[in-house]
Formats: sequence, C-alpha cells, structure tokens
Amino acid sequence: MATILGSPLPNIPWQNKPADARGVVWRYDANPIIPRDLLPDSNSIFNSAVVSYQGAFAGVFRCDDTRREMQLHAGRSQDGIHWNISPRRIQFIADDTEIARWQYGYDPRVCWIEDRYYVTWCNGYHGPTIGAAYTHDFESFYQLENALLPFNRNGVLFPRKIGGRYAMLSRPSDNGHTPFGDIYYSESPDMTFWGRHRYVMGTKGGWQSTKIGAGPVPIETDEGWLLIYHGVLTSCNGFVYSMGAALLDLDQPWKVIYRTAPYILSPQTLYECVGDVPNVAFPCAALADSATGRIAIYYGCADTVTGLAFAQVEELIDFIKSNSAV
Ligand code: BMA
Repeated sequence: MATILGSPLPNIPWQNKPADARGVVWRYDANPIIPRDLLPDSNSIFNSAVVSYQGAFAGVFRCDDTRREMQLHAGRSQDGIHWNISPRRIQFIADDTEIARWQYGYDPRVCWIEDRYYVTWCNGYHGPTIGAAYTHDFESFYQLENALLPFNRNGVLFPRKIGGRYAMLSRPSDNGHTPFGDIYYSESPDMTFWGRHRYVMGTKGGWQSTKIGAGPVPIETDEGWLLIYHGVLTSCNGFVYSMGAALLDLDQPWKVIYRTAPYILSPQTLYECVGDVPNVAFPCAALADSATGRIAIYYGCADTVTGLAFAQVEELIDFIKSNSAV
C-alpha cells in the first residue's frame, strides 16, 4: 500500500467518495469553492495555490481584474474551502529594480522548503518566464531572480532539496498560446542559479497530445514523487485541459516510473466547460494527509473559478500503475 511521506494534516478539506463516482478523482459537491467575483474588481479567480499554514490555510491566488490584468493576491482560510483574499495585489519586495518592475503574474504555486514558503509563478519579463519569491507570513513577499529565461511556464518546486539542491519542474514555451510543451527538470544550489537541466516527459496521445505541464508541488510517497499534471488536447473548438498523474523517481525525478494513459479528471461539469476559456481543468495545488492518504486538489475551472477535488493516495497510485503508458 502506497503511503505519503510527509506530515499529517488532520484538518485537510475532505469529502468521501460518492458511491456513484466514476473516476479515481472526485469533485467537491459544492464546487466551485471560489467564485469569480469574490473581490470587488475581480473578473476571475482560478489556477491558484494553497498550503497549510499555522493550523489553518493560506495561499496565493490568480486574480484577473476587470481590466483583464493578471495579478497575484494572498489569501487565508480556516477550512481550506472558504477564502478571504486580499483585495490588493501582492507588492513583491525586490532589491533590484530590474526584477521589481511588475508586468503580470499568473498560475502561482506555493511550496514549503525547510524554513519558508516559496512562490513560483509565470512572471512577465519580456515574455513569460518563471518568477520566484518567498514569504514567511503571506504578508511580505521577497522576490528573487527569475529562475529561467523566457519563455517558460509552469515552474513547480519540489518540497525538499534533491541531492543537496533545490529542484524545479518547468515547461519551456513560446510568447503566445504555445502549441507544444514538454516537462523539464532543473536544479539550483541557491534558488538563483539554475542548471543541470533534464528532460522529464513529453506529449502522448489523446488528452495530452498538444502539451503538458506540471501541476501541484509533487507529493512524496514511498513509491516515488506523485506528480499531478495537466495535459492539453487540441479540438476543433480549441484547447481542452485535463489532469493526469505520474510517479517520478525519488532521487532522479527526471526518470518517469509510471504515467497515466487516461486522464484522471477532464472538464465535464458546467463550471469547467463554461467560462472565459471553456473546457479547462488546471491543477495548481494539492494538500496531502500522510495519516489517512487523503489528497485535496485545487484547480482552476474554465479560467474563471476555483474548484476542489479529492483522491486517496493508494487508489490513485494503483490507478497510475495499472493504467500506465510511459
Ligand atoms: C495556459 C495558461 C493558463 C490557462 C490555460 C487555459 O496557457 O494561460 O493560465 O488556464 O492556458 O487558457
């Protein structure tokens, strides 16, 4: 039986799997948990990242405003479901004015490593690249050098150093809506200089045939890093974003052990299929409880609202292994 290697999280948001659920991942029955208009001037709140924080929850949220500018906002929650998001965007603190010049930010991830929460996001710097910052309190955020050159998206840190170095997945891309994309791995001794780039995995058939990108911070299990990721299919009506999962080697995470041939969740409900960008289920965060194997996945729905879904680690890992095409 697969187990999560990490801390217990007894207050993880949770609903048992309904008897009639079809898949290995099931949705919260009161989705979406965050409406598009939670803030006075938000057009949409989606593709957002949450973590456990001081016995409750905190996060960084993608809030596109009514000018349709892409901003990052901090938020807090007692239960991980009802969120209080700051109406003011995060004002990153940076020593270097070159780094501090804010263009836009989207699709954040938040990762606890050693003594602080790191935030990575798609940062505007002459095109999209991987922005990085850290916070201790979700009040003050200290911006670091951009991790990689443009064009890149979906920068996702591992929650501990690997071989003594910080480790990150990313997805080199282009300056537009990118009709390609594979996942790569990079390492850094100091969160500033990134190298030792390795290829992890690329597109496959069907739901993941156009491009793929890492989703939540990988979850460490005794069977490998559990990576939930998004995959994109190009239909005659545009892109369709679904979720899949893979197991990566614990010491050499660029080595893929298993990877789902079927999706684990695809846009099928009204709030996933209808919105500013229809047919998008885009995971950016997951909470995990090592005591029970419960996993709560936060995902953007139709680029408009935020949803919550659940999985059990044993069942999900069994599914990955028995439906794998590496
Ligand atoms: C990607 C990103 C995501 C978005 C998705 C679907 O390129 O911009 O933020 O959810 O497209 O529009």
